[in-house]
Parts: sequence; C-alpha cells; structure tokens
Amino acid sequence: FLPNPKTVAIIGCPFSGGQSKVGVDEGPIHLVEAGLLQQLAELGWQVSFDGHHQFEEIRTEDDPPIGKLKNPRFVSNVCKAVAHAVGEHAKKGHLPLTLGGDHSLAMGTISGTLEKYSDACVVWVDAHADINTAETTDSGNIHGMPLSFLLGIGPKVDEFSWVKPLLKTHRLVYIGLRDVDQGERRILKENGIKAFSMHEVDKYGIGRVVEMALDHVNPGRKLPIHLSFDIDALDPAVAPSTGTPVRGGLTFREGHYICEAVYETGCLVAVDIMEVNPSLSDKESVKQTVAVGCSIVRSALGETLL
Ligand code: 4U7
Ligand code: MN
Ligand code: MN
Ligand code: MN
Repeated sequence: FLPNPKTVAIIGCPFSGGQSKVGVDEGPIHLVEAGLLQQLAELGWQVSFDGHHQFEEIRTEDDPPIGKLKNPRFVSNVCKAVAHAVGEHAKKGHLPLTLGGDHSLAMGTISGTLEKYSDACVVWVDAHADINTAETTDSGNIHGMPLSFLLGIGPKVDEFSWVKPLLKTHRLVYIGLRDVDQGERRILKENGIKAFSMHEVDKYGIGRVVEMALDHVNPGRKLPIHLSFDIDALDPAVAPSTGTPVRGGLTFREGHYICEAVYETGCLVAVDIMEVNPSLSDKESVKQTVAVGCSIVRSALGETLL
C-alpha cells in the first residue's frame, strides 16, 4: 500500500484528557528523546516528524461532563485534529505513527486511517476492550471508549458527531484482553466482535493467535491494517509505567511477535503506540517502559531478529 521509499510520519500527541492520571501526555516526548526517530531511520525509513502537536489552544475553557463523559469537548477537539493529521499523512502515502498520549486518541487516528483506506481493518492490542459507551462506562474516562464511537455502538453524543462510524465490527480484532467490563462483554457478544484474550494466548500460543486474528479480520491479507498498541497489553513486569496496568499480560516476545507478524503481511498502513506514562513508577521502570515502547514500534516497522 505504501510507495517506495517508505516514509513514516510521526505524530507526537501529548494528550491526557481521556483519563485522569497526569503524565501520559509526556509519553511522546520520552519516546522521541529515547532515539525513536534515529532508530526508524536506521531501519531504512524516511522519517518525517510532525513535532509534538500542541493541544492547549483547542482546550475549551469550560468543559463540564456530558452525562458521565469527562472532558468531552477537549477530547473531541483533539481527536478531530489528530484525525486530520493522520488522514493527510495517509493520503500522501506515508505511514502515520501516532505517539500517545492516552488511548482516546485512537478515535482520531483510526478516523484518519479510514479517510484514506475505507476498508482498513484494526488490530487492537490491549489489556482492555476500550469499547464502553456513554451508557456503559463507569469511569467516564474516554480512553476506555474510543471503539464504541468508531463502530457507532451506543447512544449518540452530539459532541462526537464528527466521528463517522465507518469501522465494521468484523474488521476489528483484539489481542491481549484480560480486564473487560461487564457492559463491554455484552457489547462484544452482541456484536460478534472477535477477541483473543490472554486465555487464548495461553491456549494456542501467540503464533496461532495472530494467524487466527488476521484470518478473521483480513482473510487473504488484502486489506490495509491499522495497528493500535496500548502498552498496557504487555505484562506490568515488562511495561510498568502505564496508567491502568493489569497483571497476566503479554510477554516481551509475545508483544513483539504480534508486531513482527503484522508487518510481515505487507498490509500495515498505520500504527499507534499509546498509554506510556513516564510519571508513573520509578526512574528505571520508566526507562524500561519507554525502551519497550520504542522496540515495539521498531518491530511493527520491520525490525527483524536475523
Ligand atoms: B485503556 C475501564 F473501567 N474499562 O472504562 C474504563 F476498567 O486505553 C478501563 O485501555 C479503561 O488503558 C482502560 O475506565 C483504557 C475500567
Ligand atoms: Mn489498556
Ligand atoms: Mn487502551
Ligand atoms: Mn491504560
């Protein structure tokens, strides 16, 4: 799908409004400072860096909750801007790599991908399903909800009417789930959304899980793939610095294997790396989490072991 030479367009998104812990907005700065741009250049990519987008100007002064949703206007404005940035890069034939920031941003990134590739499928790697609706959310944190908006599930929220529900339920697949809310389970069941939880990873091994996941969402490997990787999919021993860690996660190799296998399809058109929070836990843990974030991205962009 991408013309040669391959260009990766890096979009820094220092944004934390989709959840309540400070610091996740510093994720992109740390990933870049750890040398991500040079690392991708060494893999043979043309690297074009947007810089870190500044969202303060589009923050609405008064942003009271809408129902349970927290910071709804700010999240909406930011995601709309991100959708535009991703869409423009994709239309140029570049591969947008979005550095989060919290996972509400995926409402923007996937909207942007779908602008250029209307038949794109989504591989969502996460401990969580991020598919709560305005009705089912307990926390009101929008980083737990982006997929319901993209799929058009749940009550319409005026503020988010710009999000076109273009993602089809059979074009979404999960890997790594282990903390799914009751309401989310019902949504997954009712809509027949395919999910490979940690149970399936244990049962079949990561190799078969990725193959089954891709067979479901991308039979024949003909469709463009958007990979949205929440760092909390990895076990907290591997990636401790994140806002909502859940034990029993993917090993270092399982996480990387997913990325390698997705890259190998030749169908990858966009990547998100989300939820790295450098202000959580000690200095060494932060360093480790940021380094893992970088290596996950390198694997997704073609780094091989041999
Ligand atoms: B993340 C949660 F209730 N489901 O909705 C919610 F458990 O982007 C967590 O995957 C959401 O980190 C986690 O708040 C969002 C909660
Ligand atoms: Mn998560
Ligand atoms: Mn997530
Ligand atoms: Mn999280």
